[in-house]
Amino acid sequence: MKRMVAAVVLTVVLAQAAVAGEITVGFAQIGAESAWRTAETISIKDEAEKQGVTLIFSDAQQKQENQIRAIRSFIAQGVDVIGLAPVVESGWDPVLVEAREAGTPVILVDRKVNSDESLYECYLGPNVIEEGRNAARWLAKRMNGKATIVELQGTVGAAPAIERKQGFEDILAEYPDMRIVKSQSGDFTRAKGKEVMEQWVKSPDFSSVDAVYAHNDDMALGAIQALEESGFKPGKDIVIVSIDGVRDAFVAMTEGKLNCTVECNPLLGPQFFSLVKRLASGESIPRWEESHEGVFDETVAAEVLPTRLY
Ligand code: GYE
Repeated sequence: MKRMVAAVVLTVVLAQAAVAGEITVGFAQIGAESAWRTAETISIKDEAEKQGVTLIFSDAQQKQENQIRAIRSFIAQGVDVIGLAPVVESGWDPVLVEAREAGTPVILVDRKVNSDESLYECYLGPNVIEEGRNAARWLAKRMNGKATIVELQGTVGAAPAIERKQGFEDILAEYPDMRIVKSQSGDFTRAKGKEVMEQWVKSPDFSSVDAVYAHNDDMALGAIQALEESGFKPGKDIVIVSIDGVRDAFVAMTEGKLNCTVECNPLLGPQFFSLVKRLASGESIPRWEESHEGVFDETVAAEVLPTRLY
């Protein structure tokens, strides 16, 4: 009952905002851990300007407590809608309840939370499990169903780290000769991807490894550097597949150092503000607004590179 009342109040407030043409959005961004994230931030900021929406932007430097603080301050400032890219999946209930009680709708952007669905309006982002599956499908084909894999996971507890692992393993279950022998978090950053790979190459059993799966391009690019510094030929004696599709990944593919990237589109600004405006004019929005993406490997990298926007 309480929720129904809150929903009504919210629609009225938002409808007034739409009439007056004044919409204020608070966006709780994770940080700038990857090229992907930077591209998303630019897309959000550019689109806010284009749409004449006032944007209060917060960079949490990858800390959940900073994101929670930002959301509380957005609520206190009376923003119309909150955008949240949640660094990890759990621990959001109290602050999401506060937002609901204040009648401030929350749109999740590019990562999910494990809170009850009633605590947010919509998830805008990709089918992350499918990205993991696509990475594994590509690798299975390339390796003829036989591979000794090391996996660089994203941020511990982050939805795309959990789901990219799950999706990849879903497909691996169909290939008994493909197995992951080492798996560790590189926190979605180039520096940590490099650091983890530097440790791995030192272990005596690394000689059997013939494939790397990285949950994002930045970690793959860091790993490539570490492999090169240790005398390996990444992309040749070790096949590398990652996720995102950032420009540097395409460059690495044209240089023969990366073999495949599964696209994850960060240019979510237009879709995000379209959802905001639809909410503001009292329209209902879908629970999941899916972003669309493809898979690109080294055979098409040179041709596709000039068209990449991030
Ligand atoms: O793949 C990674 C970023 O949440 C889908 O976060 C996003 C991921 C993206 O840091 O590069």
